[in-house]
Amino acid sequence: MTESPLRIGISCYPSVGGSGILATALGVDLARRGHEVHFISYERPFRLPPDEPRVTFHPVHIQGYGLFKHPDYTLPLAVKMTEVVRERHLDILHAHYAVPHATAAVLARDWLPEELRPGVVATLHGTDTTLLGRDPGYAPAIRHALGKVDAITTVSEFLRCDTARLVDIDHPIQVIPNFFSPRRPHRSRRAVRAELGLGDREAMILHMSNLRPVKRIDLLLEATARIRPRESFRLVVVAGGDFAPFREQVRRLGLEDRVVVRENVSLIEDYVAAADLGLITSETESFCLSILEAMTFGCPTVATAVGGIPEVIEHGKSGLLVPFGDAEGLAREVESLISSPRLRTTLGRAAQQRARDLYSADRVVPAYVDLYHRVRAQRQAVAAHPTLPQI
Ligand code: GMT
Repeated sequence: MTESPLRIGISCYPSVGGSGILATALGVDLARRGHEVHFISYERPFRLPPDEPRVTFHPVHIQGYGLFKHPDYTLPLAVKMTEVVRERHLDILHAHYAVPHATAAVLARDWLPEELRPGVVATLHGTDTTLLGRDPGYAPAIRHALGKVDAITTVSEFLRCDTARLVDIDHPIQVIPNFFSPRRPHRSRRAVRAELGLGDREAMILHMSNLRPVKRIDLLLEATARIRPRESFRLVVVAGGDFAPFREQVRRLGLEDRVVVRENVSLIEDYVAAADLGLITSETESFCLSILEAMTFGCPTVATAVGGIPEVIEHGKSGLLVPFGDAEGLAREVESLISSPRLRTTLGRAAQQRARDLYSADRVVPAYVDLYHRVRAQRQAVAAHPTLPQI
């Protein structure tokens, strides 16, 4: 490492979800590059390896006072942030999501004496501006936090434009895309396909998501029911949520023998490496990390052309895009990939190359490190000359 190591606090949602996965991968990669990383959250992020050198997890304890009908998380989080900043002399607090993480980080910074104040970076992942930003119960809090942080990043150009429409700030919003560093699969492609009950002539269509309403599992199943011939594929759903509510639709569409579901998967790489193509039917998506996960393994995806997805996939080159809602169009594009191994290989190779060129850790993590250094330098200047304007 040429530049001095930094001490970085990261707050994220620790459960299954793209933002937590990205924040965890970022922290691990920063630590491997020599920085000291402190995760501050109510639970240990689920993809955080145990005993990672230079990584510490600081749990936030939420009190269940009888007085509060709904326990508060933002304040205990902010208090824990101040403790960690004081004890570990953090340079940066990096909040993934405006609420509550950026709000808590801004509070924590304001409670600390000037000379201890860390730089605060907020990374937006989607829902905080695309959904909550338009909710009158949250919008003022989001605008306030984003107006007070030292730097804002978004994971796509789509989200940058959306955020700029929402908040009126004078510093630029920087796009730093997601990255993915795959772990080595534990099982062979053959072993995974055998576990899933896939026949030799069946293509494995992979859908990976947390099944939230924006993922439009109804459209996924609707499109799947239109794929011909029926015996040519299995849809494998690697679910970061409960699939039970969708069983009735599976039955109604006569898809019981075509859909295989796996919940609580700890090593998604096993499934991605065994897949022939991905299928994503979201109605909004600021980036879609699972498309990138597939690309990394040379697996092309058919996806709805929404939000930031067209930045990740170039239609016809590294995957196939279909207008949102077009179940028939999705089925036709999936069929084109099932029937042509050559097209799958061509798109898959281009996808893998694109993932390497644009979305690898080596490409993306240094952009965060540069930003941290800029923010820290600016903070130090403010601490030395408190009359300087804030960043
Ligand atoms: O999409 C989800 O349900 C999870 C969500 C999250 O906050 O964890 O994902 C968001 O952040 C990911 C990582 O940056 C992006 O890849 C997803 O596109 C984004 N989801 C949406 O915009 C709906």
